[in-house]
Amino acid sequence: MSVKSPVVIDLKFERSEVDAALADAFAGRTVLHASDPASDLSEARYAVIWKPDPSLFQRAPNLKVLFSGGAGVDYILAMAGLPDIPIVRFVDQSLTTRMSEWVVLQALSHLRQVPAYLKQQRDHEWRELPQPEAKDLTVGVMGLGVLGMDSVNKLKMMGFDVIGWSRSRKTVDGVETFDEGQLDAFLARTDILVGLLPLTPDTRGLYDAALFSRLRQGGALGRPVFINAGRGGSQVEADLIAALESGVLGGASLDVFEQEPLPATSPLWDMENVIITPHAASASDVRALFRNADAQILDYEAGQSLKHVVDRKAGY
Ligand code: NDP
Ligand code: OXD
Repeated sequence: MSVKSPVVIDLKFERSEVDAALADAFAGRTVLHASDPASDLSEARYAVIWKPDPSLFQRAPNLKVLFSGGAGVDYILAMAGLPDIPIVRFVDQSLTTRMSEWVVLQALSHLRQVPAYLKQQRDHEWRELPQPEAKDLTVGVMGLGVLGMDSVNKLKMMGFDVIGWSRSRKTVDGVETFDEGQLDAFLARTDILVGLLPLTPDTRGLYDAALFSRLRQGGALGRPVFINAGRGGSQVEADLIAALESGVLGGASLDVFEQEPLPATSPLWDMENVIITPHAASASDVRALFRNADAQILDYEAGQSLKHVVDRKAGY
């Protein structure tokens, strides 16, 4: 029997969770842990990583494929000494489903005035607020990739009018779509903006004052709402705070931030029309991650192509 090439794990997940998940993956393959400083990684051919130690590529100079522990790869592309080998994004049904749950939850929360009702509850105030229906609002989804497409379909199921924007034009049944050059037309139609974009040089700082001011004013909720679960580097937080304070935006749901954890001093924490989650919209399931990497390694060793390989030039 041939010896299977070793895989190195460098994930910022609980070690007990990693060990439990390893019981079901990489059978017959040596698994090395980068967190163990004594581990000799020089023979490792594959790495499964999430925000790895910067020394990884020096310690493991013979890697052939990198498997990202998440769907986003901005943190890998920013690493010094990144070798010129394929990077595989994590694409997984459970990750996708849980992201759509979060997006639909946030859209419905703003539609049904959850932040305002929670405040009224705290104040013991019994007062009915206006109640538009989902179909009265247009949700504009920025990023029509794996996550954006699923969210679009589930938002539609809830009855929202949904439109989408992506770099290249997509065709989605019952959804008006816009390409990169049609951002103004897309924003002018949008009451609830959902960000599901990767962080790239083109998307860094994209959600700024100019963009917020181009969203539709006077829709069924009165003012537009911003929901972001892509990357915090795409939002200019000072502009976001100013837009929420001045009423350019009526509310926001934020899972990602310029700096994570969100500093305790950020005004966002105390804004009553803002819902904050700690980069937890959709965490990777480590069992699924290992199963996926294991299966792709076996296919790769059998001469088949890797799936979900990052386009380094595009940055995602
Ligand atoms: P995909 O690569 O499948 O999709 C990315 C989408 O963004 C594509 O539609 C792409 O356009 C579009 N896009 C990229 N750059 C631009 C641009 N400059 N202008 C317009 N559109 C652009 O990614 P996923 O859907 O799998 O994931 C999206 C992001 O979600 C991840 O990169 C990650 O940052 C974030 N994420 C956050 C999580 C969380 O818990 N908060 C969990 C998982 C992911 P085109 O279709 O033309 O290529
Ligand atoms: C991811 C994330 O990119 O969890 O998967 O942010």
